Amino acid sequence: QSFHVAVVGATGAVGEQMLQTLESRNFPMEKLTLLSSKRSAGKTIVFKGQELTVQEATPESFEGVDIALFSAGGSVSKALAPEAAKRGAIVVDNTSAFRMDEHTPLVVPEVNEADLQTHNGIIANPNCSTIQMVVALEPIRQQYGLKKVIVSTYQAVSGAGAAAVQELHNQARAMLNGEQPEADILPVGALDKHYPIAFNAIPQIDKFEDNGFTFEEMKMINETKKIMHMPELEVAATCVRLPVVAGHSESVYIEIEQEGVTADELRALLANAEGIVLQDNPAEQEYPMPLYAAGKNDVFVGRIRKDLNNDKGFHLWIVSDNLLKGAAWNSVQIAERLVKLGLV
Ligand code: 11C
Repeated sequence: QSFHVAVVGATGAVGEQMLQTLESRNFPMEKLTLLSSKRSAGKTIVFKGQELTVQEATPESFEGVDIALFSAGGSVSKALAPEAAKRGAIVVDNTSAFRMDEHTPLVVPEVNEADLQTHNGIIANPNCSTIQMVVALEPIRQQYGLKKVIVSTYQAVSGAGAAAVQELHNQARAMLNGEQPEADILPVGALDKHYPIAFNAIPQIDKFEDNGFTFEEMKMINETKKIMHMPELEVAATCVRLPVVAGHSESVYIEIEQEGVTADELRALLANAEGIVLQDNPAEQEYPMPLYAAGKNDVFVGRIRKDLNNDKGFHLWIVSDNLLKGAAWNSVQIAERLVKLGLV
């Protein structure tokens, strides 16, 4: 069995990783169509030694497509994902366009693969910072129950796109040369006010909502509840951008339901959980770091400690490549599961 796959947003930071992941996983493809906005159409990309030309995405582009991986921004997904689905394609959408739609499953295969069965042509891929966290939380929920989550993130600039990575490089160079860095993108390209990210930490990812939380923080809160089927879960998030190129890190405090659980029991549980690599050996200074997680599909967990005051409280440090498990790999993994489950 072999499929016609389309990648929408093929020239972007996530699109590039999607193509690499399709190649490295040897995804069964009879045809690959590369699509983008009008601006990037005409560019060429080499896939498995073959030069392919990127075409402008239109509704007709999806005729005959079996699986369409979207990562070209929410407005493109809103306009074209339903068109693709209408033409018989299954869409895996990496934008926030349909994530909270009640008829669209929001899927992290290690957590809620079964939700794929209910799809109506579109499956949403969650936000990167949410994905890596729920991969670590789900085995804990299953074994010990979960009541509360408080997360602070340390997010890489690649989450804001390739141009933000370039800006970090430019700013770092300028500052080391004693020059004033230019800042045009972060924290939010669409807003007027910008700050340098080089040698800095910016406690704002995306715009602010009226409740004082940012959109990124609310994504973590709402998506976690939806993926884990826990509307009652207490979740709070503070999302911070750091001058790291790839790999989001998260300091996560959780409260479980069961009493008397030890940090060693939590370690043993996570060491055997799907998609997780445990790196937790303080005696050898072993813990996850984004520099080493970058380029890998796994979620790395370490620094597991029992809280000093609350018997049901634990602290964890979770790191993963935001463009891979946080985006491209999770999307391709969903496509693989759809094939495995006979849903394509
Ligand atoms: C960031 N998490 O790091 C964002 C990027 O909803 O898919 C991903 C945005 C999204 O800036």
